[in-house]
Amino acid sequence: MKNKVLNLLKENKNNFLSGEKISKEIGVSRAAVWKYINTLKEEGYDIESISRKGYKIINSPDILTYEEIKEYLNTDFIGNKIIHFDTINSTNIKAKELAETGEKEGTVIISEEQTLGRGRLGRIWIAPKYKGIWMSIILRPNINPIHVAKITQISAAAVCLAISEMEIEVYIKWPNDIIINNKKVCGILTEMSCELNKINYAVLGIGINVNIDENEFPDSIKNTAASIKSALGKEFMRKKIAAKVLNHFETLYKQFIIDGNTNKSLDICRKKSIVLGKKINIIKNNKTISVKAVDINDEGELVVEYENGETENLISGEISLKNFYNKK
Ligand code: BTX
Repeated sequence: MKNKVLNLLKENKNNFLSGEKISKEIGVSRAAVWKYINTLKEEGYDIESISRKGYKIINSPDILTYEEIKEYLNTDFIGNKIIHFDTINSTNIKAKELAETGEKEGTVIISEEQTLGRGRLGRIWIAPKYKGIWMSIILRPNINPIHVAKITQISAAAVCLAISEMEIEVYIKWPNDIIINNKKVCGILTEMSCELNKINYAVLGIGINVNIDENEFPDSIKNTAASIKSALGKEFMRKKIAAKVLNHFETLYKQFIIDGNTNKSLDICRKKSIVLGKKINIIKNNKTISVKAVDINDEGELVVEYENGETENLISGEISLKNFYNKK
């Protein structure tokens, strides 16, 4: 109901709408309308109310609800449903629960903060309130599970395209980090439930640091993490960026599920790679080995070359670049 009131106000952006008209349109009492208006105000909506004229929306907050994101969204199915939380442990955990009980492909779980944001290998992802985009997309691709790593590459390409629109140099540190100024601005965590030849569902978790100030990062990551604000010196609308990511993601993901084509995504991953052509360290059997990153192949795997000239394709894993985070 509250959203119906909001939609009506938005449809009549430049005009006052009387309480009576709203109550008739959505079939609730005027007192209920007044209650919904107050809730919207509490959520940050700037609504002017003048007696005998009614209500007019002046400004909408930068919150990540479907009502706010949809204005910028032009997708067919990704983000058609957005389940929004003020706070949650982890959007990936919630997305997996919902996927288990049949939530459809394209549904996005998004939260203003995460209290237990997850990184890979049980690591923690810091996700402070109203400062970033913490979201998970439920996917049900009809593909062999061996190809699931491509979804991470597709989403890295999508995030890269979205952030590039802000006229900042963005790079991808294979397989799942998005980098600006040699620091991590976004992490991607793809998880799946599958059988031998079939994916039941995949959950694609994307965390983007948007408006975190440099001094807000905890000590543990302050030398390695960046936000779009810390790089560009001004705040950005998270709802717009979230929609851009979903728009780009759907375009690239559709190419993949309709005709198995990941050319465009992988081209972006190669072009924007911060590791290709460089010496990197990989960890193998608990040993750190120095190799050269030579290519990202058509499977989205990183092709590395050992000192003896032999090559190997890495499916996923941890890589590090020498002196990476020290560079300015
Ligand atoms: P990762 O394992 O590659 O990176 C995690 C590491 O990154 C941490 O150990 C820490 O050093 C560093 N780190 C933690 N928080 C941040 C941050 N905000 N910015 C930069 N560096 C950070 C990357 O894992 C995958 C992260 C996915 C996060 C999304 S958010 C929505 C979804 N829900 C969820 O719980 N996780 C995903």
